[in-house]
Amino acid sequence: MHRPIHRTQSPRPSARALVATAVAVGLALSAGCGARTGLNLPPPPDASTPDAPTVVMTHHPAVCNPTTCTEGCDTSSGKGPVKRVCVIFPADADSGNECDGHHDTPGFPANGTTGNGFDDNCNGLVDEGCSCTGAGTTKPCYLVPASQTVEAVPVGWCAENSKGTVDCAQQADGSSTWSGNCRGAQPPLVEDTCAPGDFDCDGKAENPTNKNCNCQSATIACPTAPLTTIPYPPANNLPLQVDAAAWFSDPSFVSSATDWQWTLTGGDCDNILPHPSFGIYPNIDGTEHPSGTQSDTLGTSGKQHGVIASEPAVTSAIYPAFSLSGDYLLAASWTLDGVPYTCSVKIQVRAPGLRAEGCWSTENQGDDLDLHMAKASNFPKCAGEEDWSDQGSGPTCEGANEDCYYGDCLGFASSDGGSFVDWGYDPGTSSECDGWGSQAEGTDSCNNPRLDRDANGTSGICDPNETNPNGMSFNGPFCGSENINLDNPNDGDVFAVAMRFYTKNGNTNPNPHVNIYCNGARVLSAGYDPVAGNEFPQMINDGGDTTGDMWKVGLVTTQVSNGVLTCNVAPTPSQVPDVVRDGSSAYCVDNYHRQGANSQVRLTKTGDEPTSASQLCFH
Ligand SMILES: [Ca+2]
Ligand SMILES: [Ca+2]
Ligand SMILES: [Ca+2]
Ligand SMILES: [Ca+2]
Repeated sequence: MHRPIHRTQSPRPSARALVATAVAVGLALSAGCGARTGLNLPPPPDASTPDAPTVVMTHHPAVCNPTTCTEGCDTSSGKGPVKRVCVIFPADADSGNECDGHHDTPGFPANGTTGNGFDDNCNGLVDEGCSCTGAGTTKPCYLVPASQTVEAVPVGWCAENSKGTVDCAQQADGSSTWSGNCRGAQPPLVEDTCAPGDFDCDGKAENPTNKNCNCQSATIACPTAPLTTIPYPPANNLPLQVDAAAWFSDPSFVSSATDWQWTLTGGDCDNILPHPSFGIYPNIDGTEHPSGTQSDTLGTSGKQHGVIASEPAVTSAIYPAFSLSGDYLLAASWTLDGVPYTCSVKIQVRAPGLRAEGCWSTENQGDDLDLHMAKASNFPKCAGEEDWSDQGSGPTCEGANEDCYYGDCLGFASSDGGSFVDWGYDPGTSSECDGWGSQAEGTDSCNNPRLDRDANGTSGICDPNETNPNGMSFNGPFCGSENINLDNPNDGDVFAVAMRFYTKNGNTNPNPHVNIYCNGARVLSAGYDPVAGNEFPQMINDGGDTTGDMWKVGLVTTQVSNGVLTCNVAPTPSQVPDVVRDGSSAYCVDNYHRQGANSQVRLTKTGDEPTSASQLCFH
């Protein structure tokens, strides 16, 4: 299918406003006897620790100073029953492998060979160096050591806020180990405050050791539970308000607070695309350009992308808007009576069903890659085979449109002139695909499945200078991910996911990344990752629907039990890796010239339904 590309080279993005602000994702608190002090993150591991493996108790002994607190000391305070034990080596003596047998704490889950899901040396990485199988697969992780748990689950604030997902990454030597990046998770705070909540996650609420909570009342009580919202909200009626006034014990103090700053940090594709896919607004109306400036130096890695909005554009309340599912971190900071405060909260953006998301490194150069999702179970064969790009379709084949991609699956239902894919699922209402950040405008219903945009293809060449995810400049739309959604998969359905290199316009090879979400949870994060440093897979040859390099990402099986959807995701490896495209056996990029034309058309070599993810690969 020929699609004209009107521009050969998109302009490079102008210098972004980079705001190199180290945001202390800490917690404000009220200090002893009415004074207030800020509190910062736990300190980094102590580099002066002796050579021998050392178990460090990071908690301080209880402190009580009756001379500064006339109401006397609370003898019931002190640390709670859950101890934080970090196994810390000096930087030059740590193997970088929590599974080396020297990072276990007796009595708690051991790392074994694949890790325990905890950050046992408290360096901000979970199970770094431990082995895993299936590059891109994820598992739950916590930014606490195994010791800081009860029956292998963190307590208090950490039960939800320290939880994230970590991805399996192929290393240069061909082995696969956990990347360590526990996306969506925050570490516990060093101390509680005199406000409700167990923020240091020791099993006891409101028990700081550096002050006496009997002597004072809290000025600020940071939120303890994550927030949940939806992607593609109505642009003129943003549904999520985050109001810091709710964290003030006396709301009349809010008007005295100054220096308001809000920082929102995003997901994998936000680190790859020119600009974040979310925005911060000062009020409920999200129809104009969002507030703030982009920062590319956020997170524990210093490499995550996000947005920072400050006073006077925003003050004590904001309305964040999201176009993609996933976990986001929001931090607010302000000054009150000369004292700095920071509160942070996780925002879970959740859409129902199965969603595949594709983005790539050269979208800003006009390169057209296309995300594909084919129904790989219980689909009638066309021309005797199961095909990508519906090659078997035609007037004699009633089973056409097996593959949802730009050619047949754009956005809205066929009754609105959009998608012609009929996999047997009921369409949804327009609110499920038409909203802030979506390109499906003015539809009556949303097809299942549906592709939201064909970046640098039928949606037009995107404009890397457009910073509003909901915007369209004179030069083109926002450079966003391609997303295929299916809100209501059935139990036992199987889907194949791939990305094809359609048209090359830039001067470097694209590195693609694909995420798969199941009810909003990230179950696969595969491919290019500038934060972890993975450069594969790499696409070399562009071409039409049968000649461009095609990354066979993997196979998803959906399970529905008692109305609850879970997904089993299997990434597709290669048997004989192409060092240039695949990099290693972790990935499979099939090529027309090397593996033959069928490698770009058939789902499997035989033309039958795939029964394993590896059957999607032809080499
Ligand atoms: Ca670690
Ligand atoms: Ca571990
Ligand atoms: Ca506590
Ligand atoms: Ca495209």
